[in-house]
Amino acid sequence: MLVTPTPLQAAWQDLELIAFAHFGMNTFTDREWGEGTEDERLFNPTAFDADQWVRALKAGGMKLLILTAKHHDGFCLWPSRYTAHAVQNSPWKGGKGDVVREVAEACRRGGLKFGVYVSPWDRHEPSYGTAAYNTHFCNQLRELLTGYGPIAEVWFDGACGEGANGKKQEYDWEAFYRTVRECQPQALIAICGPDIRWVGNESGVAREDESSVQPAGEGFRWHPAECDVSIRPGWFYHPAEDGKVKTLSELMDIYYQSVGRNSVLLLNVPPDRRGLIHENDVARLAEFGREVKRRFGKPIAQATGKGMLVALALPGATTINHAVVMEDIRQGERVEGYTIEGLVAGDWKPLAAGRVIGHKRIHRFDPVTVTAVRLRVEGAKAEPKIRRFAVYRVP
Ligand code: FUL
Repeated sequence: MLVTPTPLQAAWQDLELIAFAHFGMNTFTDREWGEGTEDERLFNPTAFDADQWVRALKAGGMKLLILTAKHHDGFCLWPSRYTAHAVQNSPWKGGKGDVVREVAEACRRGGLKFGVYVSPWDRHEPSYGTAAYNTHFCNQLRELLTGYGPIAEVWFDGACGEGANGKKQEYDWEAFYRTVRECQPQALIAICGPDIRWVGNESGVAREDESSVQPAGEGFRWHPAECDVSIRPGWFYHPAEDGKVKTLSELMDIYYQSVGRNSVLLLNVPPDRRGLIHENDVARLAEFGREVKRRFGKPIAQATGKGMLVALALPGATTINHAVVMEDIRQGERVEGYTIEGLVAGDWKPLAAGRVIGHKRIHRFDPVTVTAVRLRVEGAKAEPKIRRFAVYRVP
C-alpha cells in the first residue's frame, strides 16, 4: 500500500508559500523570548493595520498567515478569560482590542487562510508545571479555535522550558490534539503534531530528496516538511534589524531549497511597534513575489504524463536553464529516481537528476540549447503520475 496524504495535507502542499507573523510583547521589549513578567501596558501598537499585513504578504505570494497568538511569555493577543496577561489589560484600543480577531478578519477579507501559533511553554501562567496547566492550555485553545472562524493550521512549538514556578510541564499532547480536532476538524497540526513536520532547521532549507513519507512505528506515514525562516535575523521585530532584511537573492535561494525541494516555505515577517509591516520588508516581499512570477510564470513547454518517460515538445532549438517536476501526490510519492535529459546536438545529455519528486522539485542548471527534453524515471514504487513537467529559460 502506498502512503498518501489526507486531502487536507495535499491541499496544504499546494499553498507552497505561507507566512508567519511573530508579533506580541517581545515586539515592544525588543526581545526574542520574554520572561512572562512584562507589564501588559507595554503592548501598545500605534497604527495597527492588519489589512496592510495582508496586502504585503499577498504581494509576496503568501497563501496563509500564522499569527503568534501566544508566545513563550504567555501574553495573549486575544482577550482571554483564563489569564490577565493578555491584550485586554493593555492600553491598546482602551483594552477593547483583539489582534487575533483583526488579523483573522483581514485574512478573510484578503483571501488568505489563517492559522495560529500557540506556545505550550508559558512562562507567565502560574499553573504551568502542574496537571492543571494542561486544562488551562486546552481552555485557551478552545477560545482561539471557536472564536475566530476557520483555522487552517495550528502550530505547536517544541520549545519547553521551566515555568514561573521552576517546573517543567508534561504536556498532554493527546488532549491538545483532541481539542483541535473537535473545534477545527479541518486544521492541520504542525511541528509538535501529526500533520506537518518541522524540517529540522530555521534557515528555510530542506534536504535534497526531502520525502513526505516518514517512518512511523512499524510502518510509514505522510508527514510533509515545512521550512520556517525569518525574513530578518530575529523572529520578532527589532528596530536594529531594519537594515538586515534578507536580500532578494537570499530569499530566492531559500525558495529553491524549500519549495523547490518538496516542502512548504513558512516565511516569517514580523510586524513592528506601529503594528505594521516595515517598509523595507514590504518592498522585499513585493520584489520576491514579482521574481517568483518572472522566473516561473511562463514555461517554454510543459506536460502532464504517466509512466516511466514523459517527453516535452519544444518549439525548435531552445535554450533552457530550469526544469520543474511535480508528482500527483494524491496518489503517493511514486518516483524513486529520475533524470531530466536534453537532446543536445543529437545526443541525450543529463541536465538534472534526483530521487524524490513529491509535490515539486525545481532544478536550475547552466543554460543549454536543446531540441527536445524528457523526464526519465529510473525507479518507481508504482506507475509514476507526473502532474507537471516544465522547462523554463530565466534570463
Ligand atoms: C521557536 C521559538 O522558540 C522561537 O521564538 C520562534 O517562535 C520559532 C518559530 O520557534 O521554537
